[in-house]
Order: sequence, then structure tokens, then C-alpha cells
Amino acid sequence: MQKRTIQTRPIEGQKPGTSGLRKKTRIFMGPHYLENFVQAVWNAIGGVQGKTLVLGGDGRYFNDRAAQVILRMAAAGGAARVIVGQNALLSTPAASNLIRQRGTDGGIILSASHNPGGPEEDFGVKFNGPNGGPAPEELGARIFAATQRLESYDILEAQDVDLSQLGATRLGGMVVEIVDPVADYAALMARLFDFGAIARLIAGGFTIRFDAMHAVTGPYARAILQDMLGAPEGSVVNAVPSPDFGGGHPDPNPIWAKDLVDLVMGPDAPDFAAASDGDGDRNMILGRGIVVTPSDSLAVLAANAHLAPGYARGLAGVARSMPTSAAVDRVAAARGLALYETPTGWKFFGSLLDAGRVTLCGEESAGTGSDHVREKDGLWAVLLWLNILAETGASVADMLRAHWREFGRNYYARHDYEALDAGLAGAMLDDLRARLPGLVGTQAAGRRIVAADEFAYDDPVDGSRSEGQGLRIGLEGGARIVFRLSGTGTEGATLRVYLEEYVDAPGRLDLPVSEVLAPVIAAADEIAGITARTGRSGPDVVS
Ligand code: VG1
Ligand code: CO
Repeated sequence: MQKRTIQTRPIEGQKPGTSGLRKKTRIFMGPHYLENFVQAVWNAIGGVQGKTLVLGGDGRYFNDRAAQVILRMAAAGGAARVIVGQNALLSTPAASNLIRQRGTDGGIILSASHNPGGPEEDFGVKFNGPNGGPAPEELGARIFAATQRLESYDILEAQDVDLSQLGATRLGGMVVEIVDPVADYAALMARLFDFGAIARLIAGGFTIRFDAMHAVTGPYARAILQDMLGAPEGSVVNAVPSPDFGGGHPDPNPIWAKDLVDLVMGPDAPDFAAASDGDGDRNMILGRGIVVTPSDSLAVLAANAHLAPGYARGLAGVARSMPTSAAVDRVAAARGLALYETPTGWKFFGSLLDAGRVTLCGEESAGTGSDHVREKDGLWAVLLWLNILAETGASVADMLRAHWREFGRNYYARHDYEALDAGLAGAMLDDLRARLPGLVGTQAAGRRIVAADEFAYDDPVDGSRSEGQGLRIGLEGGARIVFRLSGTGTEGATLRVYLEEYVDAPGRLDLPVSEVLAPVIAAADEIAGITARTGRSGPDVVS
């Protein structure tokens, strides 16, 4: 087997976004595109000579081909060992766990997460460091810089490795260790949660439905929920990962998981339902007659996590991304927990988790996790909910209502305007940014603006500063609006508008979200001029 050095030239736009590099699959399949980026990763981390890496992905189209290329490039770079999930599959949290558990030098995750997959859809590559977490901003910047001065990459000339057989094999001088993608992750879950209590709950007739959305969590959910916890066959649906996710968006929200919402609202509702995304790090929680807002889910979990064995000692602190609702802040205040507010993206939780400052963290985008790995974790959230329900005997709806009675309710919604012209969307936010200082004291849709700023974050652990992380508007009475542009899209720009209103009057805790937020939505439109500037009559996705 021969190592080849291939001459190449920098390719524009290989800048990692909120979560790695995401592009149209066709772009990734273009000449040198994947190879350039992978070589840039190697260069940015000081090469892979003698290192051990983890490799796997969510099974989307091109996952298998990309894995073979990365193996050949790791071998050419002199890596000692790559631990690969069987058939190149690993959920994002399972990859994070393997990186940590095996004490490796990091890993590569092939995923565009909740973005659709297929030859005409999206692909992505992400590097996670030795702590198991996504590359921090500073490393992302170094990877990008390396893409801009790349002249060549090294690759082994070799046949494909058969990734369907468990066990160790060699590629040149490198060991390729093919592991069961589920086993270590399932063992971790069994250590954190009271599987006996959950199994008894299920044996007692408590019904669950988990929708894997044709993505990577299928095998994990089947093994854990059905085989280990005894949920009847058929409790996990859409459980076979497919390269195009059955033609759908593997995004667990009320739009793309509408079937599940219809199910819990109908006569055959299970006691508990959930869904995850393409790479298994997101979660959506539902109960009979109720969909739990991710921000509320984080707050409920923070208030009750001590009921699960893995968190019985209590929490060190909690963190949420800035656009996430302040529901968890109220729990933190009541329980005397430290609360951190970070920019969007899991990479910002890493230093807090590593330093032991927080145990639980979450984002409004259906991401919840803890210090057990360094990624958000969909099935973990499902199991923590089940453990809490098993301990309390409450229904999902009871849990929520009791939570709102105790802490008040942060009514919340996110409005996404997708595939906007990038120039137009950028100009809209630039213009608003320029007007921020003059907004305080003025009125929008009849509400007085009491705060207006652009969020910047100073990491209290490593001292790094991240600027330009979202425009925030505070309205009199506690309502909040946040505007930011997505960093995970592959087409034009996506504007995200995050809307929140806090209510604690006992008679007003169970109102329709759209009714409570209507004045905040009107104010948001007036402040940024969304309708006027985009010509859109409303958002594409409300979650
Ligand atoms: C989105 C979410 C963010 C999440 C990120 C990655 O980013 O808003 O909260 O961390 O996706 O999640 P953005 O920049 O598009 O708003 V995943 O499950 O797509 O890796
Ligand atoms: Co994801």
C-alpha cells in the first residue's frame, strides 16, 4: 500500500459553522473537497501521527464513502488506531462517549444533523477534541485558516476496509477497530439511570412511542427501550437508518414530527412519546395531549434530575444557550444553582462541563445533555424523563403543570424564515444592530423597549470572548425577542426569531402559546421589519 501526496489548492468557504462544516452533499463529493477539509483538520491539530481517533456518522448518503476516505487519510498521516462504529455508524453522543471512554485524541463525526440527507441534500463533517466535545471556536478558526493555505494532502492508496465485521483489522500501519456502535453507549445509560424502575413502569402498562425518524437512533432506541427496558416491539418506529432518512427531515419538531404530535393529541395517545434527529443528539418530548417545549424540558429536568441515580448528588450548576428561555433560570435561582448563559452551539458548554461548573445544559433547539458526554444527547433526555416519571408516578402533562405552578411559565416560540437571500437577511440585522442604541425607551407594537444589545460571551473558564452572538430586545413586563442568523444552513440565510413572555398568574398558565405571544410577535416584526423587508407573510417553521 502506497502513500500518495496529492497536490491541491485551497477551496473557498470551508469555514465550520455552529456545528462543523455543512454543505450540499454534491459539494462534499466534488474533487478534493472532503480531502482538503480533513487534511486541514489534521494540520490544525498538529498531525495525526501516532494518534487514536474515533470515526462514525449518522448513516446519511455519502457517510460510507467519506468514512473510507478519512480512514485512508488517517493511515497516510500515521495514525496508530481509528475506532469506527460498525458500518461507519455512530450517533453523535455515542461518538463523544467513545472518544472519552477510550481516552482518544478526538474523533470525526459525519453528519449534517437535522438537515435532510441524500445526493441533493446535506452532508457535514465535524471534529471533536479529546474531551469528546465539538472543536471550540479557536480550533475551528485554525481549521479554517489551514483550509486557506492548503497545498497538498496525503492519502493511502488502498482498497476499502470492510466495516461490517466487528474486530480489529489493519490499513497500512494503522489499526482499524470496528466496534458495536450501541454497546458502550447503552452501558453508560444503564449506569446513569434506574433501568429497573423504568422497566417496572413499562411492565405496568405505561406506553411509549419513540420515532427514530429513519436516522441513527433506531438501533440505539431498539436496544435500550425495547430489548433492555421491555417496551413492546413496535414502540420504536422508523428505526432503520436510511441514507435519505426516508425522504424526510430528521428534525424532531412539531412540523417534521407531525405524526407524533397527531398521535399524542389523538385517542390512541401513548403515555410518553419522543423523537430524535439525524445524528441522535436532539430530543423532542411529548406526553398524552402535550408537546413539551425544549426550554421547558430543560427546566423540568434541572428541577428533577436528582431523582435519577446518576444525578442523585445534585447538580453543580446549569447552562443554557442565550436564545433558550429563562425557564431554567428560575429553577437555578430557586435551588441556589449557578446559571451560565452561552452562545448558540454545544461547543460553548465544553469548558464549563470540563471545569465541573455545570452538570446539565440545554438549548431551545431540542438539545439537552449533561456532563456524561460532551454533546447533547437525545436518548439520554428520553431516559432521564422516563426515570423521573417512574419515580414520581406523574404524567408528562402533570409534571409540566406542576412545574408552571411552582416556577411560572415562560411562553416560548422560535420562528424560522428559511432560504432568505443572504445579503438581504444580513442587511436586515446590520440595520437593526445600528439602531439598537436608540431603541431603548421607544415603543414597538405598543410595548416599551427596556433593553437592546448584541450578545457577546466571555468564557469564565478559558477567558475566550465570542462576539456577534445575537441581537436581544427586552420589552417592558419581561418579554424578550432575539434575532440571529443560523450557522447550520446550506442555502441562503435562515433568520431565527426567538420569542418569550413570562407569566405567573395562576389563571394564565394554560393558554395557547400563539395567543400569549401575539403582541411579542407583532413587536418583533415592527422592530426588525421582517414582513416589509422579506415580503414573507409568516415564518416557514414555528417550533
Ligand atoms: C442550530 C441550533 C443550535 C444547535 C445547532 C446544532 O444552530 O439553533 O442550537 O446547537 O443547530 O445542532 P443554528 O446556528 O442553525 O441556529 V445539530 O443537532 O444540527 O448538530
Ligand atoms: Co443533531
